Amino acid sequence: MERSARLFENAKRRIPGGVNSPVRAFGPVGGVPPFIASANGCRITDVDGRVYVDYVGSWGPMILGHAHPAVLAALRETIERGTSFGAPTEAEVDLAELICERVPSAEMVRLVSSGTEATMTALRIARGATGRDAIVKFEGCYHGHADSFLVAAGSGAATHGHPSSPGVPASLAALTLTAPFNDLGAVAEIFARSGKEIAAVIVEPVAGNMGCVPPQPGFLEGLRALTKEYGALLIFDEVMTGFRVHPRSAQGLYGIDPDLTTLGKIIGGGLPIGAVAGKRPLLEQLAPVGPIYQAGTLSGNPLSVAAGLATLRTLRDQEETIYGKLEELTRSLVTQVGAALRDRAVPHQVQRVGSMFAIYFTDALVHNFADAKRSDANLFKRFFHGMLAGGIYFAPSPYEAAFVSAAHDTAAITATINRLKRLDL
Ligand code: KE4
Repeated sequence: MERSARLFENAKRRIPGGVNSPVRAFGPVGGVPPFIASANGCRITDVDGRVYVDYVGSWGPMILGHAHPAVLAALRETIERGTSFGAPTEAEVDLAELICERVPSAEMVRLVSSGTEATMTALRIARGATGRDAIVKFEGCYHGHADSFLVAAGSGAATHGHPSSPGVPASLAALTLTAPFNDLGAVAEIFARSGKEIAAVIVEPVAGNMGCVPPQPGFLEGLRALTKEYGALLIFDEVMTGFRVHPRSAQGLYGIDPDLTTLGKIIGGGLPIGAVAGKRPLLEQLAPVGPIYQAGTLSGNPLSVAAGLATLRTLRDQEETIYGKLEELTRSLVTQVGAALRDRAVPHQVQRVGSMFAIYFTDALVHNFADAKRSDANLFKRFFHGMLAGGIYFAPSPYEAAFVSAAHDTAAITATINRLKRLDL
């Protein structure tokens, strides 16, 4: 860890907290974050030469594993022809077509450069299309760092104890109404009180920014019914769940037809990307067709699009094999994790949807953010560092999901379980 420690000290002099995204700083768990030199398949290697089995996967994008041959080949072929033109390209149309083919509710797509841009744009469409200003989000859900979403936010905002951030005008924050995830009654009350002012409900269909919290039966269906009843839009934030929890994303898994869907992570194959997808009448409200403005210098960047196309084409062409392997490996892993913790009488919940999962150190099921916060933080810290010291790399926060990739194998799973069994928890 010597080289990482030195680099971290240097980094902190020039970059706030030494990181370009807060959750990387090891805030809640302490210690020095390994500076990563390279990655391949399901493993990453730090600057001190230590190798780790990786369950962060760059926070979700690396569903095929790191440095996948098809992605690298696509990037090599593209980069020879230049990196950015600021003009339309054929590949962007191919990616939009493929997203519309694979995401059931998508009729049109606008590409942007991050998940935050995608959710910010979806919100602006909802407000512009309905003429209403209020939105509903869920405590512990994270939709990127646009002002309206930094209210009771999950992920790094919760990790660092600022679920509602300074710098967001109170007048704007007041337009963000919040409810506990999975609490349909609370949402119905909000609509009964303020339904005519609500532009949209935005929801992570599987809450991946408070660990991994599946929707209770009827919850998503209820949100669809309520938004229809009151003329509000339903926005599925699938930046994390898109192409992750099912070949047709969460909306395909749960059979819900949202008005707008935001995407990111996997659709860029590890390069900067985001997307707003949805019904044609809504997307065509965006400039230059409609009056709602949104733009981006590097939107649809050739390298991001090439990596995204290579990833989504691989997922499409090898759907059975890849999603079958992800299901089998993740099921095997979480079953063995549960058994190992049960044998040690450690209070725990292991919650999973597809190849995203979370380990909570609590004896009650986690249905919302309040439940997630009951997880024993000290026990998580011991777990995290014990696994890291043994070459197993989990997210440095109890409010993050873990991910299995198609590059994981039984050797990686076995190494993970063997390490867990030796931990002093
Ligand atoms: P980005 O702006 O970070 O690309 O995407 C924001 C975003 C939007 N919606 C959901 C459901 C998300 O999970 C995210 C970003 N996820 C976090 C990890 N949970 C990104 C990691 C980080 O902040 O460094």
